[in-house]
Amino acid sequence: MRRPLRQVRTNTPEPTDLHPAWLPPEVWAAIGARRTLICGQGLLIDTVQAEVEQAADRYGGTARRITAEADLPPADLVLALAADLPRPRPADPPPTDSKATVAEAAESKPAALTPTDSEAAGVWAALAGARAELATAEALGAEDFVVTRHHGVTVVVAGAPAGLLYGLFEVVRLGESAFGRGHRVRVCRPVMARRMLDHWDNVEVHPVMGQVERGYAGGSIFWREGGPRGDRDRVTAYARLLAACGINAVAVNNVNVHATEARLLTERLDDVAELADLLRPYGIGVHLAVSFAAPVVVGGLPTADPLDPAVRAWWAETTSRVYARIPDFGGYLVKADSEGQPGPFSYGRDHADGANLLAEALAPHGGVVRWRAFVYNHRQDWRDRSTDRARAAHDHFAPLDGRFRDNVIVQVKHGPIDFQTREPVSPVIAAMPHTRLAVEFQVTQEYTGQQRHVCYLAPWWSEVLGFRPWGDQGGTVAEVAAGGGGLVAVSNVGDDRFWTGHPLAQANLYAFGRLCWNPGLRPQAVLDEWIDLTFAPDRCADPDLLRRTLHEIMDDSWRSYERYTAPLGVGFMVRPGHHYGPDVDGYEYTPWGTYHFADRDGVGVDRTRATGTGFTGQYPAPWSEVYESVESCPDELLLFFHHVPYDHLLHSGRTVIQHIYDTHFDGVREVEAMCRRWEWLARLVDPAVHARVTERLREQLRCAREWRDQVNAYFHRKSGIPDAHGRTLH
Ligand code: GCW
Repeated sequence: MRRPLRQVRTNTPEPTDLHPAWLPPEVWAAIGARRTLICGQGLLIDTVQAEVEQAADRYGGTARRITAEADLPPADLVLALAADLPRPRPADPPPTDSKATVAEAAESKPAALTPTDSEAAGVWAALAGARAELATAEALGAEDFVVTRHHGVTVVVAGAPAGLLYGLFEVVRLGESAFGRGHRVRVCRPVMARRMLDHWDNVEVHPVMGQVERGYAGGSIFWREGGPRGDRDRVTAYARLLAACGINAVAVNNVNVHATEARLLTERLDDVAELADLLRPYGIGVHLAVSFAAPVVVGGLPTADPLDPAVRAWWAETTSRVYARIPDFGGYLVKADSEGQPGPFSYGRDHADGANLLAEALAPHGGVVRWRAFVYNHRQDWRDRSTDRARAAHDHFAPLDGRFRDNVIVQVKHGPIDFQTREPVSPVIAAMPHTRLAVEFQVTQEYTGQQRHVCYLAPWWSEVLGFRPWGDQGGTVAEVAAGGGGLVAVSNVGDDRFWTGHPLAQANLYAFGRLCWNPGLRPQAVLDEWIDLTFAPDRCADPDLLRRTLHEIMDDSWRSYERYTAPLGVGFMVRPGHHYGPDVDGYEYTPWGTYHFADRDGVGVDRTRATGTGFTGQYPAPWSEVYESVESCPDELLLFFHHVPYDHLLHSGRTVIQHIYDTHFDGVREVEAMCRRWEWLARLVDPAVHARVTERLREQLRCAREWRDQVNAYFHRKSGIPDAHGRTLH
């Protein structure tokens, strides 16, 4: 039922030099070459229309907006809001068998109809089929959609405009297969209602942290040197990419709120509103990181005490002004009493008092406050073995469970320390059943190679999301998040032309969005989606080689990174400050609470109840027991929970010291293999992408060798134990 292609315009210049990431023009070919009808009203439906029009313009199809009452022209794709689905009038051709299965539908022509009638009747029949399916499906929520196919017409029906936008991007992902035989009826709903990215972007360049704190892809896409960057096209392109992978919220400034950023809430609110205007057409709500001390630093009050009536009034009034300017504003994000940020402790109040103050101001407008649980003492005395940073979030927050207002979301880092390559799941996730929790990940690769190393993080996130804090009988981390505040991650995007510095790091951003939508997706399957969209393997000379090689390089890259960096869950060992590259003792005698305690006999942190810091007691059974015992503790977390001698035998059958040597040699070999494999792709991927990745791989290899040699030399010197295989340890 496709119209013959008009000439395909392939040489239209892109509006900017920006890499199109997972939305290159080709992914629109299947839609763009067809006749699409769009039914519904609203800003996001206008976006759907504009997207389809652009595709049709390029690939020779059509995009027509119709109303429920209009005549129904022939179509290959209908994108409709359920309430606006056209209904047949007496004079219209009768719908044919609405129960026709999707498999039958593909190329079938209703036999009783003349060819001229058949197309219009086919659309009616398809709509009738979609309607019948909707009648049996559960009601569609605001972001849900159904994809069906009847009588050669693919129909996407959504309950609300956002759902139709996501439905459109689902058809983009499906490509030709959305119009093929044997297409199943699919009801798609996001598992997480809240799917958010936090930008650690500064408005003013910070003297140490720069324009983007922990940013490895250039400057900010939002801000430049003290003001808005003003690059509207880039922000729109970003919003599009986010919507296409399912993200629906962003925080536009760093959680470390400095003087200029504090004013985004008040006199610089227009700058935020401008971003909200650009993000809104793609269903993305804007949040603002605010300073808890805002009543003092921008409001001129003598105090920010959460129980002070003048402070409450200030927040209420300020928040009303925000909503008057940005009616769909999402809410506030707060890092309080953490790493020098102000908070309620200054006034003898606790985090519930602090969060509830802002929640009260936001509640009348439907906003939420996201209050981070990343609270610990960063001025610890390293001599004091009783203080354990891993315990801090639970110690501070678990006792407050039940005290937070409904519109507070406590945002918890997925591990108890700080986005390391390997950590256990944070015990806070299991400790606050009466609080809405969001789980926080780090897409920006602060501790995982800073976008100079290939490190596909979806397998790591997937492990965390599937973890069952209460054992096999209980729910997963994903279920806790889904029932609460959803998922949130620190963005890895900057003003780099590849968005993420390392072009392969785009996969992490894409995968985070997709795992928010459905945490059950397999990381390899997500990678396949990303490869299909980004590299269009079918159009290259050797699709199998391209796909296979990207999988070989990326699937296990997180584990490779783990192998050549800090061993067995002990964490850190990075250069202080910028956190790149090895420095085994870099944090050992600092106030930051991140120690490994290596001596001549052994290594690791004793966090047991029996002899250590008692951290294992923050977990419910069975994990409190599993982690407590050196016998049952999983190898990969052994040094996180226990201090063991170097000749301690792991479940793997190797000693700890031999494991350290072996994995470090293995890890580097794996990076060498990555480099070789990447060379095979020289003629199969965009030369600019190839060159950039080649350059990064070179650095990854250099750095991996440095990690290997420093870690192996360090432990060899401490332990005096030689490598069983006699390799050079320096
Ligand atoms: O991992 C640490 C980073 C800080 C960051 C902090 C946080 C924004 O090193 O740069 O500050 O986490 O999560 O707040």
